[in-house]
Amino acid sequence: MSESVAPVTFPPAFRWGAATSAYQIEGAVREGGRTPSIWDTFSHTPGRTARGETGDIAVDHYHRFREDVALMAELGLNAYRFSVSWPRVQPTGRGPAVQRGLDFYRRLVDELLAHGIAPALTLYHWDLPQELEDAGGWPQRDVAHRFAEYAAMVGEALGDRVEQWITLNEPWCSAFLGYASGVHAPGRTDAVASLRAAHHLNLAHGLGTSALRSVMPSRNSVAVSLNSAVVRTVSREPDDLAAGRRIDDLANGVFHGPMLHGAYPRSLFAATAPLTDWSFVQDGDLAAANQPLDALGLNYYTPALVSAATAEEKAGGPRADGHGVSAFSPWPGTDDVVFHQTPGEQTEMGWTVDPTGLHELITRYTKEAPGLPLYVTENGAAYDDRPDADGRVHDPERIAYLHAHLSAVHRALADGADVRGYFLWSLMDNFEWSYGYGRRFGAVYVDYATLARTPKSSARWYGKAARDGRLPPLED
Ligand code: IFM
Repeated sequence: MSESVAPVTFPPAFRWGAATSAYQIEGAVREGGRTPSIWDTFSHTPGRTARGETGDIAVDHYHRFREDVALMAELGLNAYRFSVSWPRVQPTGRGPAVQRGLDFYRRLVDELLAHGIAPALTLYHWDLPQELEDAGGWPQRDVAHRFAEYAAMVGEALGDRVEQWITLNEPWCSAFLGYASGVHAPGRTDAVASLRAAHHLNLAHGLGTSALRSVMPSRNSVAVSLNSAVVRTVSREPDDLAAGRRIDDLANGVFHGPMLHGAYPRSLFAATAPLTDWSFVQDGDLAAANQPLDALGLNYYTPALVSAATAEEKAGGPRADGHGVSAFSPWPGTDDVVFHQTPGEQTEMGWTVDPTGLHELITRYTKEAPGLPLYVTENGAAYDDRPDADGRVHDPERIAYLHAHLSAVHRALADGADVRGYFLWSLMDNFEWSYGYGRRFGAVYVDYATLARTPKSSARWYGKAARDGRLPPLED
């Protein structure tokens, strides 16, 4: 007997998008006056990325953007989240904008709008101009002011045609993978520098938000995309719960505290007191970081599972943290916390598939930021996709992943959460940072020899969901 299941239907105005970022897809790193970002330097440094791969060509989106937009339209997407490359529009991170750089994004946005696709623009997805890193990078306060200047330039150029703005993508990665564990650019391993970086990212977000508002039409929406962690503990024992709270502070409170509430968690100061007195936080910084927002972006992949460390565990060794391997922890001041693999099926990244975490995250931020519309600005999975003999790429695991996570979003909506859209990571296979091209997150397959794009079966499935406003059955 077949059981009838209620269709998983989304609100008519729901945004069905896909996401990318500049360095991961554009290539053309020496064209149009662009200068190196920290990711150019890092990826060209031997040993930093798998097989020494770089974003020099990436998937050549800079030259193929019309084809990529046409593909999105053909699939049925109604939104696209991309990032602007800071060194393409302001090569040294100071001084006037390069019009050729801005023109590329004008053309891209016009192409999207002509195809009925709403652009969502991220200002910073990790490609700091190298000159700003040479001047001290995110640990130096001045970079926050430089970011605000850059935000105003881009806001002025594109604010008339882009309504959805995101200041920073995953500042946790910029601060802690970039400056503490060093598995991301600029590859520094200095715990104090990473905390300073986190503060200046908060300040940059606030100053950037104010700068955008001063130059853009008031109808535009400004948000930030946080990869807030869903932190679970192996037991309810007090030590394990305390370990979980410490990670929660360093993953979540360190950013949403200043950005949403104008304060750092006191427990964060206590846990990091042996490292720093946080005197780099100046009067007025927290008020500057705490700007009213129009929406909040949540990026979700997998939950974290932690416990309090035993004595042997504290001695430690090189750690794999799901972003790369480093002898240095991305969690300053938490040598007494251990991360565990959560049980269940895993993606190619070794990340456990757990859609309940997405529901939990949305539920948490519905309470943390009452009244603020939420977007899932990234969610997706890497699998070892390969074309069949017939040239088609079948990825039933990704369809199952998307179905499960979109169902979790749907449950959150039914519970009363205000989720306005979902951006699949990623539109197409691309440069996955220190993993190079060795991890495929795309709904569209890219043959790296020819750069030909082939929609995987998940792209067709997701496009149908977008067109119908409801999830197709798994076997579609
Ligand atoms: O590829 C990244 C993206 O740049 C930021 N969020 C996580 C993705 C997968 O690792």
